[in-house]
Amino acid sequence: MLKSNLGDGRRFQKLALAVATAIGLSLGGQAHAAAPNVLFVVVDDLAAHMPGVKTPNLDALRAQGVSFERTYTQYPVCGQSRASFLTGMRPNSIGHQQNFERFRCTLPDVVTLPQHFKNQGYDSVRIGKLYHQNVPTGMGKPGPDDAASWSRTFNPLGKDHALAGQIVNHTPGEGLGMAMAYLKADVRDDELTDGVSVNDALSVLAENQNKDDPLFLAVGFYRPHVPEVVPARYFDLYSDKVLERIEKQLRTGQPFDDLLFAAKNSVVADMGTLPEHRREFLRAYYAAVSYMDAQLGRLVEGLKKTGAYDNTMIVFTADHGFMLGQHGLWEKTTLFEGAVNVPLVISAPQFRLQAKVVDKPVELLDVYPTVLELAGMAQNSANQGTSLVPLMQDPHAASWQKPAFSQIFGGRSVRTERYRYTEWGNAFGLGLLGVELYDYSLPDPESKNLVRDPAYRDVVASLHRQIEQVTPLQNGEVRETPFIQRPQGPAIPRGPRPAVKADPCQG
Ligand SMILES: [Ca+2]
Repeated sequence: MLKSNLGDGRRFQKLALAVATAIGLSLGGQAHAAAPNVLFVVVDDLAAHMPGVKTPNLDALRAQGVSFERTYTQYPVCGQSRASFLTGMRPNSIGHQQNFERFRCTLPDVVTLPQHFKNQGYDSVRIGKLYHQNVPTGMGKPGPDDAASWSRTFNPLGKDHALAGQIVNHTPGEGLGMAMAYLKADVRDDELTDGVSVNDALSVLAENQNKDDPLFLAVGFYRPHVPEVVPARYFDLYSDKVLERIEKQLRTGQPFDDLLFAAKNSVVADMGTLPEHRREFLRAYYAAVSYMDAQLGRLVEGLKKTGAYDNTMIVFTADHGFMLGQHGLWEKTTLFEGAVNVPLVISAPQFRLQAKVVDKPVELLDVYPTVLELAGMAQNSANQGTSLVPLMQDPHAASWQKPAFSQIFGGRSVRTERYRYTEWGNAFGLGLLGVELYDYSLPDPESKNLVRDPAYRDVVASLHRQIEQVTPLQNGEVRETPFIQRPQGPAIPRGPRPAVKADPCQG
């Protein structure tokens, strides 16, 4: 597969040399000698706001690049989010006919981010979860992958399945992929799947040293997606005393009982768990993030050993966030900050050692055009995002006025620098089921829904117009996902469910 692209790859390298020289000079004052490699790291279910977390390798990456602190997923569920940022299209543009991961059914000719690089002669490699895969059952399998995106793929699997019988589940009514579940495992880092992924990635990097093709290496880490099967030593990083302080910092927002019914992702506060069980789960989630961070460290260290680091753009992000007790909520599938805010760090050769922090709201959709611009490639006109390079040059660029939009079945939301406005319902002609406005210039901003406050009337009207313009609802457009645990009843109308058919594009 690689050999057939060699000619194109070399041709592209020559072209890229000229373009990268121009880009390098214009962006950072430093020219780069070849088409840059891309190391694209996507983490599953990683909260952006984690007080007290120990992530030395992510911190080091931030110091080497630009960190976008207010990056928002377009849809806080794995498959939908990934389909969106990998195609560069909003969820409502991808369509609803089938699962979002089957975006080829509605957009057969779409060119995904890795496919774009592949088409330019890159060796486009997937290791682990990039498009949707169920966790933990889908680990070690390709899942509903997009074959056109990759030159080759790896489906790593460690001892995760073998250890499944030992997992502790404090929410036994939930499947392991949605449960407060964990295992303090007596294993080495690379006996679990993310560690195996790094071993595979290091092999690919070593091979690439002897090849002409530039590399687009996508590594999808599974942790901290539940169940938190993590080597025991990472649990020991977080003592009870430390966790008590973290819990207090996370316990923000309106209490569960005061929330709009439609805005909840569970019928009971804290998924019905006991405080001591929540404490153990929080420790496990933090441990999983520190374990993932250690794998990131091995990956970047391995890249440096190949000598390719100076010409490799590293992009680190997550598909969506994770509620850690704010509002008494856990997991994803809400439109609060905890679930839609994701980390995004871009360490590009043109912007190394800059340690810049961007506070303006940006969207995961913006990653695709940003990576193209940083690689010196022409833009894909189908992209609905905007390149972040102006913010990498000037984090306070006044020209950046774009808010961030998120949606989920039954809900739409917009985040500006100061506000978040969310509408629930309004699909199926049944009218609004509730609206929310939060002002992030206030302390504990999600503790008070200001939507009925007359002082904010004009703000609400303006944000409503923007939602209508950017994420217009059509009947059933934002499809329900099997992960949503909303209560039955009148709050969220449910359309008829199509029967499962053998052809994934029929139905
Ligand atoms: Ca996910």
